[in-house]
Amino acid sequence: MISEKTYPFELPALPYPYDALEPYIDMETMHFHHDKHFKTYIDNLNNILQPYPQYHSWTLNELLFRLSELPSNLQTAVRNNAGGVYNHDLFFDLLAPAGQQISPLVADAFGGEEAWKKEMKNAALLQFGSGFAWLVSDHSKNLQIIALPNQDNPLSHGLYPIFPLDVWEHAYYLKYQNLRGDYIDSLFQVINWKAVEQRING
Ligand code: MN3
Repeated sequence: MISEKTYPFELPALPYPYDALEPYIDMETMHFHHDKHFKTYIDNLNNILQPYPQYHSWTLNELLFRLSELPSNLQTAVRNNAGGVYNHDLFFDLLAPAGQQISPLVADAFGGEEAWKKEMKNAALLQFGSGFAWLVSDHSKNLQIIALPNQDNPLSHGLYPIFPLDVWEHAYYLKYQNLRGDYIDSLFQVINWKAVEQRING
């Protein structure tokens, strides 16, 4: 995971073919989302940190967890771009070809698969503008669903990120246009539940 890496950050390869999530998430969207949007966050973060060698030994995790310790003129740029790097690395890593069964850890925590989907979809639909719905765990390892704007990361809010649901328009507009709800339903089909469960247990 890129979260343990330090400056200069490099774009990780997509861990499956670009058409692997078809027909739910189309190949063209995956190319734009991974090769352009994700790469822009990587490039921006490197450019922002380049003049600050004192932060070149900080991992991406540290940059987000210790955001409030950074100089105030750096905090917004790091929040947006370190968040963009972390969130996209995790997002792409936790998708997989359709067909995996939901983790029982998640289903049980929310009263079943449909109840989990309903709460997650609701958070994603109610996120006004750009942002993510997040499955997170708190200090007591309880699973929760929250929504955060833009590229804000749960680490900066004292929560551990488990699964990010990207509801920026760039994640779905080519195929779904304004139909965010249809995109969310499709995304539920391509979650890598084995990898999500490893994060919960890890
Ligand atoms: Mn995105």
